[in-house]
Amino acid sequence: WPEGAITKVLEKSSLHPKPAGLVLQYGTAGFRTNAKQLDHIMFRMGLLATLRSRKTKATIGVMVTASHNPEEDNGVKLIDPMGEMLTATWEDFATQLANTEQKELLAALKDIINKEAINMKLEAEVFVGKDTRSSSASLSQAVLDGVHALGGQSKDYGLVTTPQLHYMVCCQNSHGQYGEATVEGYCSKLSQAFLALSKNASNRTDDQKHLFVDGANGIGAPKLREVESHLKKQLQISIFNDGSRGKLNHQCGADFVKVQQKPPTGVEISPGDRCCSFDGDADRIVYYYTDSRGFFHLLDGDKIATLISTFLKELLVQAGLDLKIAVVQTAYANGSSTRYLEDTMKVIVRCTKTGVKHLHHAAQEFDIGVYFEANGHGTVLFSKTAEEKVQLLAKSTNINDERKRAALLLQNTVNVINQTVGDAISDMLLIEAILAIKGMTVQQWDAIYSDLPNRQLKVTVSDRRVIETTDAERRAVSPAGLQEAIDGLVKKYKQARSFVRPSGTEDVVRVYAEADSQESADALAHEVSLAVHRLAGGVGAEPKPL
Ligand code: G16
Repeated sequence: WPEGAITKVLEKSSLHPKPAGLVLQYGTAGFRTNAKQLDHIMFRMGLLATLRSRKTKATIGVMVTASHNPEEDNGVKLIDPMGEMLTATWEDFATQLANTEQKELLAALKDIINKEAINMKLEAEVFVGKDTRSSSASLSQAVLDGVHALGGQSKDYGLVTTPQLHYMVCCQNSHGQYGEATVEGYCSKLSQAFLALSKNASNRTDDQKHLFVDGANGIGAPKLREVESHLKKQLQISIFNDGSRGKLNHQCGADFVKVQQKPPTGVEISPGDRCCSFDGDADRIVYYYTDSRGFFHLLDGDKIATLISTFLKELLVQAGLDLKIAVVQTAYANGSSTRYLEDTMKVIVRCTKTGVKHLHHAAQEFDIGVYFEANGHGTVLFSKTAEEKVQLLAKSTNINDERKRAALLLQNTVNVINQTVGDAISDMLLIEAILAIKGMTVQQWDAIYSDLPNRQLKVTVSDRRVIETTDAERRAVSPAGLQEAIDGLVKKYKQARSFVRPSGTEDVVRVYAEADSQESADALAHEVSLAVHRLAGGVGAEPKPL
């Protein structure tokens, strides 16, 4: 152990005591609950990140955020060396450390050190970032206390989006190969690639360049302003819900828009205006517009994945590159999107459990893996071979103009994408570039396929862990009788599908249903909610019909 570390851990941990008996689970994206319960978790995740840094001999990231959750919640996301989410085996260590009672903390640390054979004499470095929640300042200080107690070095990036911190970690550990580990470096890499892509667009009016962005009253708004200053007016952005007035994620943001299927409050838009919403830490994005009859049209993660994979597939053909492309989705993907991707686009489609960590790993198995959750969380991964082939072709001098143009477009596409994790700003720049290059309106993009009507609901139960699932969360194996009940209900409707799963970020069970009409999707979602309430220990009154 570094000199004095044991005393320091004991001393500092007493300043961040664990409430006796409190048990928290590592969820879909780390720990997440009411901010008042998280001080000891943050200190301990500072300790854990320092151990992880010694183990991997690399910089590790800790982001203090509860993303789409309400303002009073907070949470922590841990970032591994290449900018990906913390590896699954260490999630167990995180849970152990989080739930160890105060007097056994040292023993729990020693246990991890022994199991992982960690050399405590090695240097350690942890990058820390936070979102705009009022609780984030003191909670990120608790993380830093944990890092310093174990003798680690830290760099506090302060207010950044989650994907920006993922990017910094990757830049640092790739020794600058991925980019410069600064916010300025991030802005200039992405905007240069966007500007290079935009040169391939035909002349557009100011109206066509105009995009309305709902910042969810979170960190995305100020960070988008920084990027915008590099865009040389190629994109004209009006930012709403920028945090100057409204409450974080309240009646706004990507999660609200996706689940409620309506525009956020605080955005003044006219029919046909192209709009998008970020979530609280800007790792998700969804697009939408209203038509002349006032109907709302949502372009969610599935539509984004379709647009991006169509663009990439066309470029691969034009460039004459033989690279295998796949799209990774979750059970929430609209049935129409899966059918379109498989039957019309003829791309490989994979389905994983919810959580970007699962999608990310599945996408790594292909030359080009496009992964998106329907909620707008996603990115594109290029294998090393794919990137090398693109680079080589972009440099070559003895190819025709069409191949050259396609190769350069692919090269700039790689550069505009944040491959470490879903990134609302980077995704937005890519989508805007694609629409401009293809001369496509948001309505034309929407018309690629029609979504099946769908509905998402939440049911509160006394312990959501009683619901266990299999087959990428598409079937429930417990409690007994629940899946049979769902199967029976689904049979009543046309083109219907439904599943339930415990949320890993909120204390609820999520219900998803789709069918051939909105009335049927709503009725099915309601009936499945009732089954969950009855069979899985529902709390309070039974769910009412919509
Ligand atoms: C996190 C995860 C996403 C997941 C979402 C909801 O998003 O990163 O992969 O889809 O939670 O998860 P659940 O349904 O388990 O609550 P975010 O944007 O909130 O960090």
